[in-house]
Amino acid sequence: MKTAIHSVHAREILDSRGNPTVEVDVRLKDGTMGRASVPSGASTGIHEAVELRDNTCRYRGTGVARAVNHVDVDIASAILGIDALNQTLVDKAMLELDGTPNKSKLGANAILGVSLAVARAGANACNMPLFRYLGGTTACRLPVPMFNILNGGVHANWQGTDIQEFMIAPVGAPSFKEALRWGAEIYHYLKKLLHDEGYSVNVGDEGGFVPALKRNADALEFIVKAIEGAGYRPGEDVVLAIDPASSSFYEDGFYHLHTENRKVEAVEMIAMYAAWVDNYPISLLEDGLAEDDWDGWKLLNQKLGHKIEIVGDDIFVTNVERIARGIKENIANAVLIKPNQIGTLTETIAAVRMAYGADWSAMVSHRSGETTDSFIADFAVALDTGHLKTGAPCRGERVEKYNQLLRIEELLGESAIFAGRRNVLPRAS
Ligand code: 2PG
Ligand code: MG
Repeated sequence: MKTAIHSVHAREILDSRGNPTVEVDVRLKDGTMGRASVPSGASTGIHEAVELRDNTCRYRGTGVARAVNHVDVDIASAILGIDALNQTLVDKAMLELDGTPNKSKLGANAILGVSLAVARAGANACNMPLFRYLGGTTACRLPVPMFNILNGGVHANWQGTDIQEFMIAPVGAPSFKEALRWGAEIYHYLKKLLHDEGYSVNVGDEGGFVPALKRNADALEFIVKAIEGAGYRPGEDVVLAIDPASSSFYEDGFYHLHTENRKVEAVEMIAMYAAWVDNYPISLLEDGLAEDDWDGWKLLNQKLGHKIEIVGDDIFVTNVERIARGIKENIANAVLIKPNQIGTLTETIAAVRMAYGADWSAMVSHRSGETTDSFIADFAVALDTGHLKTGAPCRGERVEKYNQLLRIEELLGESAIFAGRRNVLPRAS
């Protein structure tokens, strides 16, 4: 069999924050190669699959030599000879070898690196672009890019807002290429506005600016002005989205808004979001409440789920068991999809399908620590997710994903469709 897995080799490389991560090369019998690398979060959910780190003196404990060794020795011997085109079988073999519920034995970073590299090798062996290999011949819809242009929280060392991510979504653009241009123009206009008012224009982990604003809502004001200043219509051409990553400021039953020097309960957070949704063209709220605040989430979805997209990240961690509970309890209407939260491509696809089955949407996401691997760009087209967030239109590891989507759009030519408003709500109107 030409596409049998012939060799598997991992190495320790650096991510965009200068921390070690896993890169894997998979070679098939016919000589085809597939390579993939694994990202890493900072506002990591406690229910995520385990990212195995060495905890030795190397790299101040963050080395991944053990995960690399698990790929080279244990995983390699378990999957050699399997047909790379049989992704499910490869992933199943790794799940069985690991045997733990959270991939703590081999490490989700080891397993995911192999899983994605096998998919790439399969695509290369078939001489197909990755998005088509994964999504089939009808995969032709480009996602709306959700540009994170203002960073706060842990991605900005708590030097900016409590809210971790303020995003813009150019839903009115006629194509992905134009959406990218609009996003970049607005980003640069925002830079000018912030600079003119004396704020820092240094950037955070995902490429957004980190001004030390006094109120979280000031960020929304600035962004609306930037959209207008760049010549676009807020709410028509471009809508807003936020990811407070609120688990990172939730403690003892309270949400601690450091910027505003107050701590509030879930109901007050919901009231704050509802006011923002009334006053600004926000169409998506991710992780508005903390990862185990199921009651709060339910209330949040009751209040705002008919108007905007309510996306679960830390609460669902791309895990079908947690997503199933969320669907049953009706606590959201969308799932954030991060392959490294769960650890295999097969399980990531299962999470997307479960969301679709419940008439929810799915938004594909990068991590704050990234590499230049653009797998998620192809994945978003393949699974037709309609939107994807992968940072600001700035910093190599972020723009590589956006640039890959440009290439895909070009390759699709006349069959390319830009998702536009279809996935990014407001839903009610
Ligand atoms: C998030 C992500 C990505 P991190 O909270 O959605 O933006 O952050 O990778 O740090 O978990
Ligand atoms: Mg998030």
